Formats: sequence, C-alpha cells, structure tokens
Amino acid sequence: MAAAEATEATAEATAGGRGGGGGGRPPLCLLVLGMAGSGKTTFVQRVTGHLHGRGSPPYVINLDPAVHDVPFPANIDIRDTVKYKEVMKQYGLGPNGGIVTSLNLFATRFDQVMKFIEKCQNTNQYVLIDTPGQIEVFTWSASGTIITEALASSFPTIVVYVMDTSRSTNPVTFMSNMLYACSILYKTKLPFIVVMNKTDIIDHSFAVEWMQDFETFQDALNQETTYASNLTRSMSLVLDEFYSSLRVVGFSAVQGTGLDELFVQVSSAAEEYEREYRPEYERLKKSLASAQSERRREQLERLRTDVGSVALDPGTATEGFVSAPGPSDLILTRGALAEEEDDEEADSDTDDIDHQATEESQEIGSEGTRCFHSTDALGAGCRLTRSL
Ligand SMILES: Nc1nc2c(ncn2[C@@H]2O[C@H](COP(=O)(O)OP(=O)(O)OP(=O)(O)O)[C@@H](O)[C@H]2O)c(=O)[nH]1
Ligand SMILES: [Mg+2]
Repeated sequence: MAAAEATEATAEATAGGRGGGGGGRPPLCLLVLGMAGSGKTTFVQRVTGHLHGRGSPPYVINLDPAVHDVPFPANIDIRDTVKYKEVMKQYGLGPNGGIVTSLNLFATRFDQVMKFIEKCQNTNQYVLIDTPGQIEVFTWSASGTIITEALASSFPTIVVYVMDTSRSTNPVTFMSNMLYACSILYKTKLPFIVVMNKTDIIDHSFAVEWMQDFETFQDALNQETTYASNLTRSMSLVLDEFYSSLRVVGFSAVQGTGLDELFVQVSSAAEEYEREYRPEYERLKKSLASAQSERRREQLERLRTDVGSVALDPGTATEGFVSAPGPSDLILTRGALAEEEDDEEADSDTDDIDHQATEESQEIGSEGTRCFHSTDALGAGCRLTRSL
C-alpha cells in the first residue's frame, strides 16, 4: 500500500512542504468528501487550525448550503450566495433537492470562485473545500462534476475521502464505504486519500488489515449470513487493485492525531497529480481542441455544400455554427473569462435570490494575511438555473 512507503518520508519535509505562503505556486486543493456524519467539517476545522498554527493559513470554502454552523473561518461560503431554505420554497423542493439546486445555482458562477483562488496563490498554499453531507449530491451531480473539473483543470487537486471508522466495523458496511470511495476515484481520476476518521473511538488497524489481507476480510465476512455478504465477497476481489494503490491515513478530527501522516500523504498525492493527472489533462485538452476545430471544419464544409456555389469567407462562416459547449468544454475554455467579465457584472442585477450587494474584501488578520471574499456576486446567474 502506498501508505507504508509514504510514512517513511519525514513529516517535517511535507507538513509545510509547499514553502512559506503560496510562494507564487498554485495552491493545492483538497476536496473533502465523505458520507453524512463521517466528520468532513470537523476534519476541515482541524486541518485549518493546524495550518494556521504553522503560519500557513489555508483558503477555506464551504460548499454545504444546509449546514447550520461553519466552525472554521470560511473565505467563501455558499450560504452567502444561495439561501438554501429560499431555494426549497421557491422551487418547491425537499431538503435533498434544495441542496442539489443550491449547488447548481452556485456552480453557474464557479468561474468567479476560481478567480478568487487564483488571486490567493501568493498567500495560501492550500485550499480546503468542505462539501455537503449528502455525498451523492456532490459526486453524482452535474454541479459537483463542474466544480471538481474546474478545480482539477487549473490547480493541483486531490480528493480526501473521510470515512467514519467507528461505523465501518461491520465488513458489509466497510465494503459499501470502500465501493463508494472506489466509484469516486474512478469518476474523478484524481489522487485519492482515504482518511479513516474517529480513530479515537476505534483504531483503524482492523480496516487496514482487511484491505491488505483478503483472508482476514473473508473470515470477518463468514460471520455474516446475509445475501449482502455473498455480494460483498465477490466485490472484495474487485477492490483488490483499488486497495493496492490507496493512501490511507488513520485520523481523529476531534483529537488531531494523524496530522503528520496526513500531510505526508497529501504531499505524495500532489506529486501524483503532477506526474499523472496533469499530463493526461493536457492531452485531453489538446484532443478536445483538435476535435472542436475538426467539427468546425465539417460544419463549414456542410455549409459550403448547402449554399452551393456561393463563396464564403471561412472566418465569418464558422461564427454562428460552433455548437454550444458542454460543461467540460466550458471549463476548458475558461481562458476567455476576462472578456466575459463585463457581461457578468451586468447580469448581477437579475439575481432573484436573497443577496446583498456585490463585494470583495480583503482583511489583514492578526495571524497573518487572510482574504475573506464575500461571494454575493456569485448569485448573478441564478435565473439561468431554472433551465438546469
Ligand atoms: N469521536 C469523534 N467524533 C468525531 C470526529 N470527527 C467528527 N466527529 C463527530 O462526528 C459528528 C459529525 O461530524 P461533522 O464534522 O459534522 O461530519 P460531516 O461529515 O461534516 O457531517 P455532514 O456535513 O452532516 O455530512 C460530530 O458530532 C462530530 O463531533 C472524530 O475524529 N472523533
Ligand atoms: Mg459537514
């Protein structure tokens, strides 16, 4: 397992390993996912506190519109932009639908969040992103995909999957959790760390043993007589490869144990991003660009055929025929944002969700430089989302 190798590296080299401040390097984004109640928010709180203590405050984003209290200083909070209860009322939705729609609304203006992150690269080494409790809302929704791809296409990004170890002592529950983690890994293809949280309640060694030793897991399963155990037995074979490359950290968000090991793994995951994800992404970007230019060429060709002998100037002819970009296309072409900025500002008048005036503020706190960005401006595209 990758965990064993990485622990040999010194924690000192990695815990603050991205140099003081952002040093002009793009910040490393930690996207924190996990089942409801697994401890994501407490984890973000703990890591934020730790990084502040090291003199390297992270840039923190809360993407959970339904959370009551955010126990960390959030630089961007989705609740400033989208009023979850209003969304439920206006669209006649239940709690889960409300969260999905709130995220959709927010995702329409995630390009502005990206600009804030770009700006913070001189002051923050890490960006921590807390996500909603209903994991599927984020991992299997269009907005979750847009947000993840937007981050991963611009900044080194890793997924931190927080797992409630104390609720995974049953082998079937453990397997469900691992299957979920595996599905996220294959969906995002991003470097992945499993944080086995709540080790103050139960040590995570049993889970590590299950992952390393197939027989031990089978023994545990033999105590189960349900149909689910048969399914789990078959699935565990499938997960063998997933386990072999997995980074696992035992952690207690309440006590703060496991922080050094966490940063060792974070550092190794960041290297993996540079080594594997970025080149693959660049390759995809190139092939998308060439596919787009090929599509344009075909459209132009078709147009020529349609208009028969009338000669057309290629520059003007293609303009109206470029097909509407999908979410991924939009992310890849985000470079054009500067030109769109004026339009966005004009749009913000149309906001129909309870927002205050657009503002962006920077505050110098006593513990160092911290940027607090009000994201009210992000609501600018809310009307658009009726069609989402
Ligand atoms: N014992 C123990 N409790 C923890 C730990 N981390 C979190 N908790 C508790 O678990 C509960 C849920 O924690 P949260 O941080 O809110 O979990 P979450 O994943 O953000 O929850 P949702 O956002 O609702 O999905 C809280 O009561 C925490 O105090 C831990 O390391 N040990
Ligand atoms: Mg939470």
